Order: sequence, then structure tokens, then C-alpha cells
Amino acid sequence: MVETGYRIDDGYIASHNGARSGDMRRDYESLGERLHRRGIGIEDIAARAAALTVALPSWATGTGGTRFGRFPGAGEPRNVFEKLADCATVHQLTRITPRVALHIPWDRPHDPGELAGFASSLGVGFDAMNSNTFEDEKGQRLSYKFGSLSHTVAAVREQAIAHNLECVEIGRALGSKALSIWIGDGGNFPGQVDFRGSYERYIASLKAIYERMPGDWFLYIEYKLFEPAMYSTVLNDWGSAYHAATAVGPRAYCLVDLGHHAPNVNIEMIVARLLQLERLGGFHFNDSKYGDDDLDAGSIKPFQLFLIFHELVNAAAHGRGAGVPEPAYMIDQSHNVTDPVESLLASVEEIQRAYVQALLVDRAALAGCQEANDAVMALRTLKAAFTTDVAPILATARVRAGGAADPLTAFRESGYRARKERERR
Ligand code: PSV
Ligand code: MN
Repeated sequence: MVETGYRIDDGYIASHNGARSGDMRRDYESLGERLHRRGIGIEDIAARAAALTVALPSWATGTGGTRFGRFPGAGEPRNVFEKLADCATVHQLTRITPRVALHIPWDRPHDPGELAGFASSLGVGFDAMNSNTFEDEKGQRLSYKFGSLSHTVAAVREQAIAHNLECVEIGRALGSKALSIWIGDGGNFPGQVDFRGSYERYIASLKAIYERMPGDWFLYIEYKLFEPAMYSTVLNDWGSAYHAATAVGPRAYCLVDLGHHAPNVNIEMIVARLLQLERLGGFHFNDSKYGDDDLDAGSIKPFQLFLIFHELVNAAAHGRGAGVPEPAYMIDQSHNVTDPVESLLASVEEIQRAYVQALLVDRAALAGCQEANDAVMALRTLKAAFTTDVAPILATARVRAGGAADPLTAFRESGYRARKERERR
């Protein structure tokens, strides 16, 4: 039986909340009044805020790094069990992160049944399985140096396909329902890779995986414009991902990682297109200034995050086609200078904030502005929602669900990391 180690006491969370309850109630009532004047029922918004769920990446619970080095902090998780414990702590404080996404081989469990039992004892489950053919695993027979699913050599492609099927097998034992594939395949120099041939081989490999996936699983196809390949990547953009998904089958969808675009690309429009075409599988949330920076969600471009959620809320109002799943929300970040749990807590709050702000958009008024070609008032309508301080809704929804009014402060003051420093020598 694996030890859980120190956990934040629910009584501690209750006293943290108790100290804030008066202010929280007053702020919530005052916001409720102002929203009522805009024809919005705060209770309905609070209920929708509480219903949002975001998956946590196991790999973001430890300090990431850059190619120039890594500066791990004390008390970081040493194995998949400790990663799950940290994710469960984020869920305990926020109440909207009940699932964890695993990366194989980084988190390959010796005994998936044992891991599933451990997760359920912590009150969390599993999200998409993430395969990794962008690195060579110790002892691996054939190298991915020149690609994996799109490699010129059939035996390398077969090995990469087998790895993805192993991820599915592990995921089945854990209760996961999706496989997320991102490949690093591409070229560093013009002429190195045959664009046409590599894309064809990639799609054929995806088909081989898809055909052997259980019938109730989804395949998420993640694109990225560059890195580690610096000149071209095989799956570089949403158009390539969209075509791949449609070529593979009805349960294949595109995954949008916010950091996987060139600077200033209109990501909300890509999201709107994929929603309209019914091939948006979900997100890897993070933020960036220059490239795939993997900074905390909402830290650089909170308005962009809001606009993305605005498109998601719009699409939900239009309804989804039969069998089309709700987009899956997941964080994918690299925490280099912060406590990873603190960054995750802050990011979860930013994602929930953007969602709630998007719920406040006066869609009838916006449609009127669009019909009348009134650009100034259209933007003002969006900004009215974006500039609303929805913190009282977030805090109230969390506290009602048993979480903390202020998760970041509660985490810091709990002494969790210091306890883990002692436990995780
Ligand atoms: C690649 O940059 C990526 O976004 C993929 O999702 C990977 O699985 C993840 O980061 C972890 O490195
Ligand atoms: Mn990603």
C-alpha cells in the first residue's frame, strides 16, 4: 500500500473560509445585484462555474526546465504517486480538477490497478493518456532521432505505433478514455524531410493506432508549428490536424495547445473554426509571449483566453452534433521559477475566470452590433464582460463545493510544501 503522505486538513480549509465568509457574502451579493441589472442571474453563473472541469498534467507538478538548465525546488514529487498527491491537493483547494493526464513513459506505472486504487483514494481519476515518441526511452531498440510515426523506416513507425497502443492499454486499466498524440517529427533543414511523404506516413500510422483503440475512446491530435524540429514539423497547424482527424475517423479530434502557434496568431478564430467543423477535441492551456513558452495560463494574454472561452460558450449555445464530445480542458505548462502547485492553482483560477467572464457576454446585444456593423459597441459589449470582476463568483462556487476561498493563500499558509520537503528527501 502506497503512503499518501501529508494532506491538507479539511478543517483547515473550513477555518480559512470562515475568516473570509463575511466579505465573501457581501461581495457576492453586491455583484449579484449589479449582474441582475444586466439581466444575469448570479446563481446560474455560479452553478456553471462549479460545473467546469480542467485536467492537470502529471508532468507539471515538478519543476520544468529549459535547454539551459533546470532548477528543481525542494519537496517536489519523485514518482507518479507523489505527482497524483499534488494534483489531488490542487483539486482539494479548487474543486474543479478531478482528473490527471499521464505521460508515458514518464509516469509508466508498474501496476496500473494499484495506481488506479491510489488515485481513487485521493478522489481523483485519469484524463487523456499522452504518448511520447519525441524522446528515446532508455533501452529502446530503434531511435526517434529522425522521427517516429512519420519515420522513413517502417520498423521505427511500428515501434512508435506499439508505444501508443501500450499507452491505450495502461489507460484502459486506469479508466482513461482518450489518447493524446503529439510528435516531434520534422526537419531542421530545407530539403531534409519530404513534406508529402512524411504527412502520408503519419496519417497511416495514426490510422493503425485508431483502428486498435477501444470503440469508446477519442484520439486527440496535437499540432505544433516548430520545436524540436526548427525548420518544419510534420503536423504544423490546425489545417493539417483537421485533415488528419477527418482522414482517421469520427473519434479523432484536434487538440489546441495555446503555445503551439506563431506569435499573434488569432487562436480564438482557429477555435471557432474547429468548433464549427466539429473537430475540436480540447485544449492544452498555457500562455506565451514568444513561442511555446509554457507559461501559466492567463499570465500574458488574459483577453485572448477570454475570447477563446467566448467562442466555446457561443458554440455550446449552437449545440453539438451527435457523438461530438465536449471539448476537453487540460493544462500543459512548464514551471521553471515557481512552485508548480502554486502555478497550477493560479492557472486553474485564470481558466475558470475566463470561462465565467465569457458567460457574462450579452450575446443578443453583440449579435445586434454585428448585424449593424457597429465595431465600437461590439468590442464594448465584449469588454463589459471581460472587465467584470468575477472573483466573488469563483470564491463562492469553490467554497460551496468544499474548496478554498483563496486557494493560493490557503496553500501557502498550510505549510504543504515544507511538509513535503521533509517527506520527499
Ligand atoms: C509539446 O510541446 C507538448 O505540448 C506536448 O503536449 C507534450 O506532450 C507536452 O508538451 C509535454 O512535453
Ligand atoms: Mn501540449
